Amino acid sequence: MLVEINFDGIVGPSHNYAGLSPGNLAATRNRGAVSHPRAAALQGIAKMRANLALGLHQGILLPHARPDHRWLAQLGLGYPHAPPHSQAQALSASPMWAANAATVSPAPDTADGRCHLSVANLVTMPHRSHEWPETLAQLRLAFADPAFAVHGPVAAPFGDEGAANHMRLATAHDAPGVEVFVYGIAGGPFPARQHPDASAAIARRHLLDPERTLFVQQSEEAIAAGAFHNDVVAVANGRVLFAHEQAFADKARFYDQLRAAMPEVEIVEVPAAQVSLADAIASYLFNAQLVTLPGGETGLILPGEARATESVWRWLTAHVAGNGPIRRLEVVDVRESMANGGGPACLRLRVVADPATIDPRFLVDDAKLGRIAAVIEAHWPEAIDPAQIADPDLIAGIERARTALLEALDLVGFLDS
Ligand code: SUG
Repeated sequence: MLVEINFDGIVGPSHNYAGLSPGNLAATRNRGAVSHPRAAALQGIAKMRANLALGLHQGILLPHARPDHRWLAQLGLGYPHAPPHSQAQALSASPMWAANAATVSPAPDTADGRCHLSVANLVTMPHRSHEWPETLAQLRLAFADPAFAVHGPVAAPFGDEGAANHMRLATAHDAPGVEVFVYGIAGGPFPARQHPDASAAIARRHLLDPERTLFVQQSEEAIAAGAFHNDVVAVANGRVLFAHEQAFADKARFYDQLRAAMPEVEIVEVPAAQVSLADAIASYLFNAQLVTLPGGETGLILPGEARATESVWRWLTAHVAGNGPIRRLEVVDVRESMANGGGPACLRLRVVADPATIDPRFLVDDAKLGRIAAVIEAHWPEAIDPAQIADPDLIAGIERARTALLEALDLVGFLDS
């Protein structure tokens, strides 16, 4: 009954490159570039379709109301007269990166047998700090069934970035797992976004077994090299932990604890001598979806940039040709999201649940994705130049586009109040 469902954030019509995330090298590099919201959203749809074709379960999270007028009002601002940096922060389509929406502890891991979700507060970055109220509204709608417990955000100032800093290992999705919370303390010139106290708070709220819960520090060099979330340097699924050699501050201790908690674990470590931290981060090798395919084998859904990076592709093809646990590689094109530092794994939130307990409006099949794609084709802007974000016509078009999507999904009146 319990299966893994990937909820992808649909790329919103305001997708643009404003360079709002220090420490996120791709977003910083592309600051000021012209974005293509329609192409970006269609790339996301194509990724979901590819996942369905692999036999995986697929859900969606919706773009948020942008600009966020409520947030601007809290700052005493209205969009037309807000300074450019506040406009950009209010307009960001960052809710597309659903891995940052919440931390999820599936029912087999929790003391009350419910699946717990904690919405992420994302307080470290101003443009992300106002995501949580609408994310929470969507989670409360999608996961209203008593099978779930949906929690509000951890109190500020303890930064929480959701599933991007959380890994779960289990012999099967429906078996009790080991949950690993990865926090940051320092990161050279860049902020560490996940506070250890936030991780600890979530583990308590989710009623996790302390014996099967690990807290691990992300290495300072990884953050300094641009791994602003753990999921840029490590990913886990089933029995497999796939990580870069330099991902963790004290990997020997972490691996020992993990093997003690779960003797079946298979640790696949990529040595820095074969793939540098810089190549791993530029290619988003680890920001891949590590999935259990219907036949039971492990697959890796990677961005095209991983295939284009020679050291990375050499390592991957050698692994698959050998006896490693990853048996299949699937490449997807999400380059518009990648240019803002969001790979295939950033775009999805994994929830292990019985699909029958989820509001069907948040689940998709191929036909429904076709209907969503038609709305995107008709309404999403073709391009946004960041110099243009004060344009009232552009803003009106962005707001109309989201309304059209809510109408198509029968969600008008549920999220737009
Ligand atoms: O928080 N980019 C996001 C990318 C999030 C990636 N998520 C995971 N690794 N799970 C971020 O840095 C850039 C937006 C801008 O600059 O306009 C941005 O927010």
